[in-house]
Amino acid sequence: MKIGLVGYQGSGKSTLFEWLTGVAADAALSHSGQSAMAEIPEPRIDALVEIYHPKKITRAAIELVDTPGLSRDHQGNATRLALLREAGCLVLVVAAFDGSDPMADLRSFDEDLMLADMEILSGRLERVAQSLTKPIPRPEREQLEHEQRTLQIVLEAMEVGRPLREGDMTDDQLKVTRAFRLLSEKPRMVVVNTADDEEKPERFTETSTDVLPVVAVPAGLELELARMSPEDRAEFEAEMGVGGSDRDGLIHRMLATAGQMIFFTAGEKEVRTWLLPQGGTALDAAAGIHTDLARGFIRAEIMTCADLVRLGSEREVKAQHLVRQEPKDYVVQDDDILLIRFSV
Ligand SMILES: Nc1nc2c(ncn2[C@@H]2O[C@H](COP(=O)(O)OP(=O)(O)OP(=O)(O)O)[C@@H](O)[C@H]2O)c(=O)[nH]1
Ligand SMILES: [Mg+2]
Repeated sequence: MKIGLVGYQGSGKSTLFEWLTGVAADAALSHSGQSAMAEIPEPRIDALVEIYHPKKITRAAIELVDTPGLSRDHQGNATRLALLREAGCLVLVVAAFDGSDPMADLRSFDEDLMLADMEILSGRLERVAQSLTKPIPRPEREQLEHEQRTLQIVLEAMEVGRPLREGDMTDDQLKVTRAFRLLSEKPRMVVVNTADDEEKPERFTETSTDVLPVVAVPAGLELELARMSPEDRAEFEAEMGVGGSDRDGLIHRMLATAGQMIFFTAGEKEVRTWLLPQGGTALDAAAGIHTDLARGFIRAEIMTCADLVRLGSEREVKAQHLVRQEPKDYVVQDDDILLIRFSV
């Protein structure tokens, strides 16, 4: 799952990237977008490790993509944003230090997303019009005409600054626009990068847009703290009364914004967390582990972490009849530990 860090020049994307992944930004990679993984922190893994003493522990991770800073005059931004077509969500990093105006940047960003989408859609529209000037079989022509009409409607809405939402479009129209993986349709959240000495970070999370999740973090300071030895860090934090931003919470917010969740598998060989789209089924989970498990799926045996930790052993969970047998279409829930039964 790719998650894109975007924002205007110098907003702190690379600082945030390093804080979250531990990988320093490499200037040579900035044009192509630099990627690194951030493991999803999961305290329940520790409890499972106590029970199974597994040979191996594997944590699911998200891939963060650090992108080149956008220009405030919109020039060249469509190209920079194109790096994020594949991303499952966008994390907009806005600066709130050195006299910057985070709210203005938020508004301007909406415009940049739309301009980038419009460039793609109008390019396609031109090619469709071109194709329609040639003699082509009727079904193909009808399909292209449908695409042309849809693109015109979507573009007109964007031109007046009101992008169409899913609810405004017919299924046929959605099918056309989905193919372009429009940036303005991706789920989004905001990270406000506050000054080190910001006294009221709540003012950003309380008053900003009520439609997007917003997290406020002094990324520069947090990165500096993360680079210190534990002793120096403790001393510095005590002296200055700073630090302790919720890194784990931020990663979980990103995961949720991207529409993902985790589930567990556990045994003596390995305790592991896996990513799954929210609302995913037992069959989806099986397919994520291995295609063979999905192909030969018989059933999923499921217990919750809470039951296992409370009772202390798998045997006891079974004795209490708390292991459920679930079919392919069972919707996986947070806290589920899955064992997939399958035939080869
Ligand atoms: N005061 C303050 N400065 C910061 C903070 N975060 C980053 N900076 C500074 O802002 C500058 C830009 O930070 P980067 O993380 O490189 O920003 P960026 O968004 O990756 O920049 P581009 O890739 O050039 O768009 C650096 O000089 C940082 O030291 C912060 O939280 N507070
Ligand atoms: Mg950068």
